[in-house]
Amino acid sequence: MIELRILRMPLRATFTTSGWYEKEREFILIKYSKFGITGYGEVVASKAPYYSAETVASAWSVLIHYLLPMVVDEPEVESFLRKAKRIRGNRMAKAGVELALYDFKAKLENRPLYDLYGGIGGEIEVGVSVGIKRDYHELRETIRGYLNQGYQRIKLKIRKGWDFEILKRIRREFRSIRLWADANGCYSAEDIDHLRRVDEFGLELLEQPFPPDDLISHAQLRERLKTPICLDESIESVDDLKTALALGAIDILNLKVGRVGGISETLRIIELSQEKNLPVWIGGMLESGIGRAHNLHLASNPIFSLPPDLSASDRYYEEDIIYPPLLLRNGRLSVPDGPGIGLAVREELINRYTIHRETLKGA
Ligand code: OSB
Ligand code: MG
Repeated sequence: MIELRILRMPLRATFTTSGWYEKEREFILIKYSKFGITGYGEVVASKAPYYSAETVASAWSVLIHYLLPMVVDEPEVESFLRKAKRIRGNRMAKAGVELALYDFKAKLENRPLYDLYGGIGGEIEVGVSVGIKRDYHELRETIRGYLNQGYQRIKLKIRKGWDFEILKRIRREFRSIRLWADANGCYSAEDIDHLRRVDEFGLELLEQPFPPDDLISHAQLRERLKTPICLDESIESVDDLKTALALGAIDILNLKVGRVGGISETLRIIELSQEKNLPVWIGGMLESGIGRAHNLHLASNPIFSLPPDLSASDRYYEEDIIYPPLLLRNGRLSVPDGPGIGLAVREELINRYTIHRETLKGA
């Protein structure tokens, strides 16, 4: 049986980027149950098409009509991948199914998910992504709080008018922190000259300065900048990554399972990145504990050389839908060792946050 739900969870603080803001996280949860075992997957598409073309509504439709009928009687990753090949795009929807199937498989085989994701478990140093704030003071206090909690690096969301001056002041205030910046595609080719100033701030990377399709501007900026260029939205597949590498548009990759359509594509991207000596790290989508648990298992793959956007439960939510919540200790999160995601799921909370629900029964 498959249960599909839309959950709406309030965020502890509004998250603002150059292109949108979120006060609450709306997402799809997939529960795959058979033989008394339940696998959980999260579809990271948002309510509105600001980060990606996919939305909760589009993913819901594709799941109900196309993807879930492929798996309802056959909980097999390989056969799902074969059948799902003919579906174009809709990567976040596909990824959610694959995640649920992997959790199911890992639980059936009594293994932790990291075993299937090329990870090794243990503890992982993590970073935190900090949204745009009302003013500098609020940003500084937010960062101070995260540093006191032990986060290993700070990723600042920037946009026009909340960029050079802010970066300069933050760098002056926190001289030695590991600092990154993410523009979510707000600049354009005319800004290339102006963006050369970015080298002043000692950033370890500048993420997605230009819109997703504009690889050419990324390549041009990369020739003029010492700060490494990291791509997020531009890379939806291993082929996109090949193109970006061929154009010289990328130094570092932010890898998100949902954005690239699932675990198998993720593993292909990891392989290519290793071959090309491209540094990769795991990004986030403000996931619930279920999505973040999957990311955490994956992030324990030793090839990742930079701290992920994987923060503790209390960075995002007052109450998380997993138990125990993910806690930060010495700047690290620990990867659970139990079967599958390795965490209990709080069904009563899931029920409380559910705004829509549908069940598919197999033969
Ligand atoms: O661009 O990396 C991004 C959140 C939602 C959508 C896009 C992005 C983000 C983040 C937050 O930066 C990462 C996280 O902590 O989940
Ligand atoms: Mg990003």
